[in-house]
Amino acid sequence: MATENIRKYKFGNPLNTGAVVMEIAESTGNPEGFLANPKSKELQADFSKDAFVYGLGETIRGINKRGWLYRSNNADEPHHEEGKNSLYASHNFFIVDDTETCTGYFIDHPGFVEFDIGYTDKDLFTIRFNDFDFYLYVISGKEPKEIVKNFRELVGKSYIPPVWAFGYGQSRWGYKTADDIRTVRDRYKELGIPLDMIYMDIDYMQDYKDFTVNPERFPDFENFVKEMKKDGIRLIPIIDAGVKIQDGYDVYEEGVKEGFFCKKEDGKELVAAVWPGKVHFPDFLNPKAREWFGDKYKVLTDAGIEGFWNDMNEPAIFYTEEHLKEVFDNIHELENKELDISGFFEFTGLINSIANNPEDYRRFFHDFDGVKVRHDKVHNLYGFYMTRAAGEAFERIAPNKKILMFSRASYVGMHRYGGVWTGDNMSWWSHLLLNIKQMPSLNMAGFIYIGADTGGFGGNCTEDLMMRWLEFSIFTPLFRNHSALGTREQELYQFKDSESFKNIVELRYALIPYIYREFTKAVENNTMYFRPLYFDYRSDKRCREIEDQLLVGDSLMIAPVYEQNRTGRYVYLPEDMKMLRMRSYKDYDEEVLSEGDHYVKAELNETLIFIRQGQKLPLAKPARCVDELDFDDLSYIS
Ligand code: MIG
Repeated sequence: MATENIRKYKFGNPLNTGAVVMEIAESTGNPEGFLANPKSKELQADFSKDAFVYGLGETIRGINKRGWLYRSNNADEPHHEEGKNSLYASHNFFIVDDTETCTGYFIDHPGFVEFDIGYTDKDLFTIRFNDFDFYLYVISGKEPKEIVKNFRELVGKSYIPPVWAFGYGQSRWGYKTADDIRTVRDRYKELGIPLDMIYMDIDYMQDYKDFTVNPERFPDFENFVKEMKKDGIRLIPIIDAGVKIQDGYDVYEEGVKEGFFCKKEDGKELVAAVWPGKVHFPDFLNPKAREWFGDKYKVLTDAGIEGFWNDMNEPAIFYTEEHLKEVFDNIHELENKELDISGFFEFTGLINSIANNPEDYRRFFHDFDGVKVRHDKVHNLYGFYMTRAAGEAFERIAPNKKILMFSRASYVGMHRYGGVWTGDNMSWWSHLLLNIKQMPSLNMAGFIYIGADTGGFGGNCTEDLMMRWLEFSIFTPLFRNHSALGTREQELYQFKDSESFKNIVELRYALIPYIYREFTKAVENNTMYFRPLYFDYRSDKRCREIEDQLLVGDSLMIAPVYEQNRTGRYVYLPEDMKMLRMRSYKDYDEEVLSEGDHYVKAELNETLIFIRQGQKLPLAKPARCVDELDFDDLSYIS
């Protein structure tokens, strides 16, 4: 155990978030590195000009977080642009790497935290709180990898999904009927492209009610699940956080009767609106409510379902009754006035204030292990506890089986119960690069089963973007093509060069024994599956600034092409490596490249893989699904 490498400091009256699994005695005095100022509710550190900052899990921008303002404030944020400050997750773990020394910090606080990393003043690192109640863990280690390992021991072992969850998944918001899903299956089959999962988005439900299946659109659901499984395909339904208010709906009625929904100050349940219309939010922070909601997943596991994705669990709020009324009242007032320019902006401001309004997160409360806590104080735990509800239930429902689970919102600690996908990205080349940069930071925080919507969720994906994106996503443990309603269809059979798509997905299947082995190692040893080069090549300063190449497991480096109309890219090699330019798992060029800079060619259908010194790459023979892969019949490239 690495407890001697972790010091724990207590500020104010922190809540127990459930992130940490290790008992550590509290230290007193001022923590190393940061100066605490309870009055201004800040921690502050001088920031040497050479310091790099790694971490913060799922965020925007680069691997080195220096020079921006990041906020832990889980948000339903479909605009992952560089001007933003928060996405869906709060992962308050980071490493300050000063070349000479490096130190890790974990701020265990379930509310709003702001990380001003040389943003206001380039020489200062300031951390601001609304409530100065938190535990600060200071984690030492001789290099980032060791700090990550110590941190991960502190927060417990990461989630491992079933092996088939390493296959390829097709998803789209818009598959409405069993026949829509059969079409996806058939078209993949026709082309011989492997497929393990088809995702079911909100339209499978009856009126968007959790744990229901629309019987007209999915008649005889159980047999449908079986039919798909015969073709090697698992159906993965979505579960949303909000429970529809509707008489006769058991989840709603039981939740009200048992008092399991979040309530306002006056003791009445909060009424918010999301996809189902008006909803109540289950109080996942209450252990009894968590158990009750978790057991509901059984409705679907009984029908043969073996995996889920939890959505809208920041929680996303389209509106609350209270705030909507305020908006209408204010609009009515404006209606009778002449709308001058400031009136116009007031008007549009009112409209834009409706969804995910911060005020709404102060309107309701949790029963958090017996303590009444206002939601905003524990906001960043909601998605974690929803997924925890499921994870704990799976141990009761199917103790000997692994169930696939990943979530949109998260906090450190949720990594023990599920993975994450990175939410509503766009079909943009810049978001392919963002995807690459997000992966190692998520691994640091304990999230190993991760991936982004391949091809992009919003916007229109082009054939070349899909191909380049796949060439990266074949390395992400969660490998899913997902897109939004109304966008250009982007299943691989929608594009022309299906042969190349098939080859790339087959390459993924050939790589699964390697990916699975390295994934499991990362979980068991508390290491990172995806690493920035500098985490391994500490004496090579060139590696510090490389953010578009990653180490994948112990044997490989990847250098994806992430720009349009490119037939190659520059790659930096910290040591001699064997380069593979792969058109398929069996058709490739190999060449040993020496340490240093290279311009490497890669046509649109070519994936670049670099084998590190002394390592070899095992490849399986692709199969139509993971269950049919032979993990023992491997060939090796070394
Ligand atoms: O408000 O269920 O991030 O993956 O397709 C949108 C519909 C709700 C957001 C998820 C996305 C999903 C979509 N959901």
